[in-house]
Amino acid sequence: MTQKAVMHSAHWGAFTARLQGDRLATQPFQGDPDPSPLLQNFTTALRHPARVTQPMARRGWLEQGPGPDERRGKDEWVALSWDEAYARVADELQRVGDRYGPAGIFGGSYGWSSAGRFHHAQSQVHRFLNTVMGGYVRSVNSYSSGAASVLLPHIVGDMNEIARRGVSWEEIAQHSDIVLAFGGLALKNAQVASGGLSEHTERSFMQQAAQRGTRFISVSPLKTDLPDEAQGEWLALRPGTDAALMLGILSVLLSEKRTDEAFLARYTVGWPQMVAYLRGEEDGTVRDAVWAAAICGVSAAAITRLARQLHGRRVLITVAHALQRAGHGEQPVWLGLVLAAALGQPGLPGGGYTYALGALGHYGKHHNLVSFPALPQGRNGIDRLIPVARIADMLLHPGTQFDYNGRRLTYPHVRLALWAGGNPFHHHQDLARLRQAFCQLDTLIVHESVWTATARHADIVLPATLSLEREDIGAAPTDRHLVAMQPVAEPCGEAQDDYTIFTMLARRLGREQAFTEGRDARGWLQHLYGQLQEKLAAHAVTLPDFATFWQAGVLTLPQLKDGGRLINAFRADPIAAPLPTPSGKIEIYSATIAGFAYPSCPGHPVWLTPPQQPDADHPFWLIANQPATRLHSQLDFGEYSLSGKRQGREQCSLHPDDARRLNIRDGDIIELYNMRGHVLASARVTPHIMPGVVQLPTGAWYDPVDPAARRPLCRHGNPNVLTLDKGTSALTQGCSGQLTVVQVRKYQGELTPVQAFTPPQAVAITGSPAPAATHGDPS
Ligand code: PGD
Repeated sequence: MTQKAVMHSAHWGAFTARLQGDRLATQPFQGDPDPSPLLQNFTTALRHPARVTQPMARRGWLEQGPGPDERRGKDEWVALSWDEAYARVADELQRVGDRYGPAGIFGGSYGWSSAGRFHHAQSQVHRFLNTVMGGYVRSVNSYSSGAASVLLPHIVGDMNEIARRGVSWEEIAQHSDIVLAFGGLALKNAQVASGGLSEHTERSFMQQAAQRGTRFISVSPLKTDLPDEAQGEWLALRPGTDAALMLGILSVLLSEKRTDEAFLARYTVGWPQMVAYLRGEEDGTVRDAVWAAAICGVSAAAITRLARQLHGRRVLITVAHALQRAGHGEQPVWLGLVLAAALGQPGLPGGGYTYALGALGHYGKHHNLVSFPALPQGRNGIDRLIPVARIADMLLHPGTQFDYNGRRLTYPHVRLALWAGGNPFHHHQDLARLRQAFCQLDTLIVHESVWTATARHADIVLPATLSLEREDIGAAPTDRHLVAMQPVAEPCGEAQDDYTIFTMLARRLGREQAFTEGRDARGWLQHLYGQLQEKLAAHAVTLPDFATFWQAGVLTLPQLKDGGRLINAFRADPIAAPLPTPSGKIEIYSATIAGFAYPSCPGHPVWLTPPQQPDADHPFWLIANQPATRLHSQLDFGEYSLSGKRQGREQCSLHPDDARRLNIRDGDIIELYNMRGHVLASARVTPHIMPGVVQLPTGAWYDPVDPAARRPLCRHGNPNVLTLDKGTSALTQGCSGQLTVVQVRKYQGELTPVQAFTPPQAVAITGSPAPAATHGDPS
């Protein structure tokens, strides 16, 4: 492998990379004005002890065969040759396929994997299961936007249109008077974008806007949700109460006749129902500023002042992903839209409503003229699905019915799950329950580069390469740079890329040609690039040939500018360019949603008491948000991620008043706990958080002292031990991991070292266990 610097790309930026011994030196892409420090997490990644270097199998699975097993997560490991691993995985796929068909296989395999579009692990899993196994039980939506992506099409339009093309940062810098950001605009979130992000521009746009006079107002329990560059204001409110605050603002606008009635009449349906609700005509409760203040903790005077200031200005309302990642998370997403409509702003430059601005580097950006072609997925022979965050419910309650978006569905009885490119023991809630759920499977197969908790709970772990060890193409629909991702190093140990693994399995299962179509990885890259050339040729744009692109490393693609946005066309002529909603207008009242008759999501947005509330036993809100020092759980062992830990533990922020009362000092190890488990963290005492709230980011690798405990103790700081595994509502069934309630105390127990990055050792077993039958599964 050459030691020269090569071009590469990650979800957090493009860069050149050069191997220096076992360490990786990276240089941000020269066109990136504000590179992400997450690049530093690569330095030690290639040869880190946490890498999976050879195929491994769980001893109990090898000895007793597939079947539900309580030992998952605490069993011994046995090393396998690739040959044996392929034989065992292929045999098990064959068994499950023959016996249960595709409905016995879960291929949802949620996760961000890596930036390259060909080796995108989820796409590889889907293509393999479709072309080789005839299909699989799939998952829909995401952990990011499970509630919003289902709600928004009912009330305004497709989420991607609203989030990615609702407004551009240029427009904000030029036109917005006020950006009212529910959930803030933290740069830690905008530093990543799935597929790649070669130019980080949010910081400078915020700076430009602030210099021109845009007033940024961040509504959040955390001050840090707005960067200094925005020179904005922090409006602190109690977690999970944004819907009440929005209703309070609407009520002031209404009572002071500051609503844009002409806009509401022409462009919306349902305003009269909203007015009746605000005035208490439905149930006798008037939702005015005093009512809202009692719920959200912002004074009635401040609510009134804010409402008055919004009136007559160019106002952009944005609602962060975080708000809908909580029980009844649909309501603030919907009310943000209603507020923008009541102010008459949708469709004006720099005004109106945009969903989740700043939550990802994709949002507020321009779109490429054409998108990079996706790896074809083949055809799924069955139509069985779950909303992605309902995985534990499915595994624990097969055959049970559940509601989702107007449909009554039944959880399938899945026997085998194949996971590549995701870390459910990072992304899912209530990890003890998740473990119980995974223990129901006959077999869990995980492709991983590193020994995450998900790999540790598998039956077979197949070592996957890092993107740095293979060729790929980095592309995102909102990134004008196409990156030739060139390999920097040889694969670590026996690691192979997912495509090779699936090719070998497909060969054993007699379906190699269907899976590969006769192409190797380079052949696919050339094929996909050729398709891009064809798409652009239709617009009279000529791309260089593949060899020239590969040699150059980066290519600049043409982009669409601001034109053609759904909401602008709608404002210009709502008859000629209706919205893709049943009424063609913004739906403040949705007859469709009302028709579903879900108490958890009525026909217009409302305030609903959160399913969890602080009480005497659990007096603190816990905010479990995205980390600043890594993407999700990726490369948690990297240098930048480690620099954010103390005594090897994640930091948990709390207010000085709370710290004083609990006798906690900055740097103390504290314990957060509730009925689901216990988590240790290093206390960070800061006034930049509301009293009564603690904040622990996600992404510290789950490190339970006893993985089988009913209420496990994670000594590293994974907040998903504590979060509740319950759908946001019957309408959307999204993940509600953002908020939960906990008690906090100084930790008094034995402090054992974090083991998360120490891989399991293989044990030697004598003889060759070769079970044919399953155990514990009489069917
Ligand atoms: P990652 O850490 O990105 O988390 O959940 P997600 O599962 O996406 O996991 C990706 C895994 O893929 C890593 O373990 C990495 O090693 C592996 N990987 C990378 N490249 C490859 C590859 O090429 N092949 C294979 N086989 N593996 C690869 C993220 C999810 O978490 C998301 S998107 C959100 S928005 C949610 N956020 C929250 C939250 O805010 N609060 C809580 N409490 N919980 C959340 N969970 C969700």
